[in-house]
Amino acid sequence: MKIVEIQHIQLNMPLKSSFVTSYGVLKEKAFDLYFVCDERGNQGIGELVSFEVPDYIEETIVNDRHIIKNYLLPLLKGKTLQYPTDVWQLFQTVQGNYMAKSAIETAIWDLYAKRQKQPLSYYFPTTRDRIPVGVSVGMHESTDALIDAVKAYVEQGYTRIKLKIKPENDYVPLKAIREAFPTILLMADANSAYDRQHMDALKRLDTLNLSMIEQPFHPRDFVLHQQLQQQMQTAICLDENIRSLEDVQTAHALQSCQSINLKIPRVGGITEALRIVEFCDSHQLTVWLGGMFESGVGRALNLQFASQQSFQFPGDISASDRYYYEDIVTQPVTVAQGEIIVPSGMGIGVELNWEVIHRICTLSEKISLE
Ligand code: OSB
Ligand code: MG
Repeated sequence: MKIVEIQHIQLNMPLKSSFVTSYGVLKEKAFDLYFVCDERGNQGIGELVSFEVPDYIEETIVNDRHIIKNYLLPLLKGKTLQYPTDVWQLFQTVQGNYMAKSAIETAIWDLYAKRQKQPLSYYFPTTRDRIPVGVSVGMHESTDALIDAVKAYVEQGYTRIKLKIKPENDYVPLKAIREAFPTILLMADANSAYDRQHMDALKRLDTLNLSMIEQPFHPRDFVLHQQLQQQMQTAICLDENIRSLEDVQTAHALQSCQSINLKIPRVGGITEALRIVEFCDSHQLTVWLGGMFESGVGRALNLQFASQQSFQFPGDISASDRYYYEDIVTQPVTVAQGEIIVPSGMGIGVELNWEVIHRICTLSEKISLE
């Protein structure tokens, strides 16, 4: 398989409501699609999910476009690929820039599956056709507004609630959700907002029967997470810390966490994500699939990947209407009885809605590799 041409488009969609985290407020989401074309005219699609500001991780969408165009695509020029994992090897000379790598690597997996006329899930061991899903909930102005929002998600069928927290806005809203929904799977995500001085405040959350607490401390800090995990019953989950299998191995060796939020783009693509799933399975770490406000393309990829049996804990994979008014795929994703059905088409399994794409597209370019 040879990649001969890439089409790149830039898109932007408003969020239905602002999403508030310990980092700040997100009102609209910029994202790009990369279409990779082979010598036979087949096409695969990948989504670039990075943000405009370097708050969640250091990558930004503008820099990722630059890395893709000037460093990653030239590595594919003139190369014959036997299997999509070859791309991971080729990209090893570029450090970091995981989301940039993932946009291209996942597009090539999609292309490969479409060439072979198989759904992407065909290449993963032991998969299911529907998967349990949860919803990530931002901070709200008042506890009443929060409970109303959570109630609506529970009515829509979501079986797990993840609440964004920060110091001074954690115990009270979490306790309110726990009291209103005594048996629901509930967890908290701090997005690195805590410090050593907050140890006792975090330990107080141990009484709320949380499934886990995600990323309380700095994205590079494995030691403080280990100290907290030692003093808490509730599982610690790492998100921002985990950029590669080596990071998972470090977390495991130090006992910094019991759970991994795995995002394919944050670890550079499917090849690395598969290595991480395998490691988690054989080392008693819970692995579950996180999200990046994906459009229908990134969501379809997430559904294919999370169809693996290893993903028992509900992922941050929500319906198309969770964040956006419309989707860029022709069959928007819906939740029924807490589950989403994995698309069954070839590759990532979805068709694009070009009417929507043309309307929200802000730039389009073709890059030839011949
Ligand atoms: O910390 O998991 C996170 C979204 C963007 C960046 C980081 C995070 C999130 C979410 C929402 O929590 C995930 C989603 O629903 O797509
Ligand atoms: Mg997180």
